[in-house]
Amino acid sequence: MRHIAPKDAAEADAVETREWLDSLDYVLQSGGPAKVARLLRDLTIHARQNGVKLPFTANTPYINTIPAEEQALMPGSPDIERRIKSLVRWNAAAMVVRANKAEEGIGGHISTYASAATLYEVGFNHFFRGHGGNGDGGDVIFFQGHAAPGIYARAYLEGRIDETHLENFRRETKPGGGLSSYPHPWLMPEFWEYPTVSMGLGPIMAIYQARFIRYLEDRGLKRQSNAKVWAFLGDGETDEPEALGAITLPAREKLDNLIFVINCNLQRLDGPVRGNGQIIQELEAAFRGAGWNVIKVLWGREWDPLLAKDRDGLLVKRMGEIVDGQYQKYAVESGAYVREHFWGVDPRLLDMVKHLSDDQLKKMTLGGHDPVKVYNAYKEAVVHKGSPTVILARTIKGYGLGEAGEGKNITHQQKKMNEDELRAFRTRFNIPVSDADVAETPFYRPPDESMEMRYMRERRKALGGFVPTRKVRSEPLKTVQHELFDEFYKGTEGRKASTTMVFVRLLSKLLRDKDLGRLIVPIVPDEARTFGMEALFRQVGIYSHAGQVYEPVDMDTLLYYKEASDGQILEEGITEAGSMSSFIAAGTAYATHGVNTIPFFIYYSMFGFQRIGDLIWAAGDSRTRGFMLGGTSGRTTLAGEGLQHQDGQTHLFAMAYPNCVAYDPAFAYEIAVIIEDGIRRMYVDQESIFYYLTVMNEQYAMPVMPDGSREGILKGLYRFRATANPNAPLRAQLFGSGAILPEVIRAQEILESRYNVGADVWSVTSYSELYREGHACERWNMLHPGEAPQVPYVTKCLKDAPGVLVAASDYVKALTDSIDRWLPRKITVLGTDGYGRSESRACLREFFEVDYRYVIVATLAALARDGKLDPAIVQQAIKAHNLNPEKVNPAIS
Ligand SMILES: Cc1ncc(C[n+]2csc(CCOP(=O)(O)OP(=O)(O)O)c2C)c(N)n1
Ligand SMILES: [Mg+2]
Repeated sequence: MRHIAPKDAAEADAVETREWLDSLDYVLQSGGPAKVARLLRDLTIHARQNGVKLPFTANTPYINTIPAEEQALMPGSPDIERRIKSLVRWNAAAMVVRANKAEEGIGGHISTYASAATLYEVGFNHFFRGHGGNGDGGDVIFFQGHAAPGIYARAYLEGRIDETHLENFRRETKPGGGLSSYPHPWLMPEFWEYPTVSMGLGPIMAIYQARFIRYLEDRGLKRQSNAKVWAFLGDGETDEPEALGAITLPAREKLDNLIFVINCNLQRLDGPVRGNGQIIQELEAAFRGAGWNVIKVLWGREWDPLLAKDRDGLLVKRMGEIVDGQYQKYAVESGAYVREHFWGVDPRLLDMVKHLSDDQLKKMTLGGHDPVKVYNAYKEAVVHKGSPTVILARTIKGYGLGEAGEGKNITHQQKKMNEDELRAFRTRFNIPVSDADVAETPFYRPPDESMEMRYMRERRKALGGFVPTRKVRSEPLKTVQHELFDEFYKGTEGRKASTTMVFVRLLSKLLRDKDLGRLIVPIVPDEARTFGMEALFRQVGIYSHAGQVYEPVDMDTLLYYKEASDGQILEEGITEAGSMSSFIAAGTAYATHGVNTIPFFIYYSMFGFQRIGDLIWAAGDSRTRGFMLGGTSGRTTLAGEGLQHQDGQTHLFAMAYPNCVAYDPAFAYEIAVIIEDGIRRMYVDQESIFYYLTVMNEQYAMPVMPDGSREGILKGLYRFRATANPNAPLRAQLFGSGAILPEVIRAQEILESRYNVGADVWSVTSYSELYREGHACERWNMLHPGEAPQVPYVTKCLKDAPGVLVAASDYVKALTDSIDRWLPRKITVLGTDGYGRSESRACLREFFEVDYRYVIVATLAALARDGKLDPAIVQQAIKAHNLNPEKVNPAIS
């Protein structure tokens, strides 16, 4: 073999590469891109067959997906748009700076919006559709929470909010009104549609929103439209499991109505997102692997001529080998530094930029700051068919803030600017604020008839009105048919049923109702059979856009697994987070889509508030309506499943969700009363509340509804059964809820027959409702001294009720403790604090000390404590009922 010197080898390599590339160019010119793609595929196969191991990559090179030569010209006036953007930037920064001057530490974010301004402004001027447009329905936009100042600043320029509002940013209780820190429909119900600031929730809610729109269209509840769901998120945010955890769904469902825009400024709060790697490439691989259309917008137009000259791919290679931590460094460094360190590694690269000054090098923009690049990405995204699109836009955090924090690690928390920094910012963006005034950071809105203002208004008019705008677009329901619920008031005449079975029967009736039926949206994360809901598969079908393209194995059975494009059930698979996102989409459709859909989301109660509490909080904030049903609930009622399944705490959690109305019903009629009233309150009276009901799988006979109990059921407490022996020498009031109520009723009988204690039994359907009402009275009394005090409902109920008080529930004791201050006497509380066990129901109730025997002993012990009974009788009862006084405390074992 001929000896080749190393230098010649390198040269030979280069020549060889050149020849291959020239051949490829030839094929490209003569045969087009499709032919090149085929050739490359054949080459790959051939290489593999001959033992060449090709590394797997889901990535494309580190350049823009849309090549410069395929770019469309941007319509409109780039100059005016730039002006508008500068004004928004200024007002957004002014708002944050002023708020922090007025009140130290009030916070706010400058840098997120500063990096995302172009991403939003291109959307506002060209893409985001308002609801008043061409009848298509508007876009649904999830704004990145930390970018809120920019969205407010634009609304101010649009004349939708005034200076007082801006001045009171983050001080919303001030006279004249303020602006909430982040997107919160609860606080600004005519502005924000969806909350996003708990990171990761925006993306998953957006995915399920896009799917829900398809569902509404397929079921004929909404007209087909081209409306899009946009989700704006940060690159750091993508580390949240919810952000990427559901991305296969929209690809599988071909949701081309969904667009993610990820602002890749390569930074999060503390530092770089991937200092030693490349977040953009990582995300590209994840999204491409999941089946998304990925559009990278990395480089601004100044890079186009350089890339055009990059015949040998040296520049592309260089772009792709820099890690994000280093890119961040270039962003804060001088042009000379960039020349030396980025370009300086190869004389050929240096040569490419020798005509550019250091200053020009420094000013080369990134894709996410270039309106033309962003416009083209959006343009492609909105017409793309067959899959969702993600736009990965590269930007600089704190763009334009200069010394005040562009690209620095501390940038995220930047909220103050000194006078020099403000002056520089003002000058850079050409804001007409004088040197004398600049330190005051005044807001600036040009005159109404200025070009900028006219342009803004015209663009928004053409696109269907201002966004974001939240508006209730549905008419309230007229009434709820009382007859639907009648059968449940009558009891089961001794037949045993569980509250879950009752609920499923009620749901099935609602689904058949001619008025309500089509509005019901059953949502279930792979537990329909657990809850005995499989009959609904056949009755209303499982929603699938594709219908059912296979023959189900159980086709010959009555209750086969029926998927249909007009199916009504959202069978989400094993994702409580996804199901909750569907719940939010369905429960806010009365506003977003003008449809009164009524979601019923039934799931394993343990995996609700405990697992996806933050999404439930977002549901409350979003003014979601609907019913959450915590199935198989109760620490001791769900037998066998053990510690991770047995829920004895979610009612305590639910209590802290301000507009969540929670009930732990025991009987069929209680469920019927609660759901009927819930539909009325939410869909007739349009209250912004949602419901949480726990339902159980223990079966017992359902009694007839006692007369006059409706109000008490709803308020949280009513006397279910008075003692047959009101004149007994010993008296007690027993509270029971959920599946523990039958234990309490059994205790009542034994207390009367064996111990001569006349006990009344009360059903506590909702401790949280009693707690809220009690506090409301107390608060009113505190603020109205000298007036007749309000008496809490629970106090009124028990005013004349004699004897000791004992409560038992399948939930933690804190629930009962929460109302004890309004009771006439001290209450003995039985509850299920502690970790569950895989045991039978009877053993569990013994272990947690909540069965009828404990209710008896607790009652007797309370009587003994009050001196009404000899303690020896309590001791005898402990023995007679086989209780072990030395057993471990379940709360800590
Ligand atoms: C669930 C959650 N955890 C933490 C935070 C606090 N937080 C707010 S912004 C932020 C960094 C955001 O970085 P990134 O997503 O990259 O957005 P950027 O501001 O860079 O656009 C953090 C940690 C939060 N808002 N939500
Ligand atoms: Mg970031």
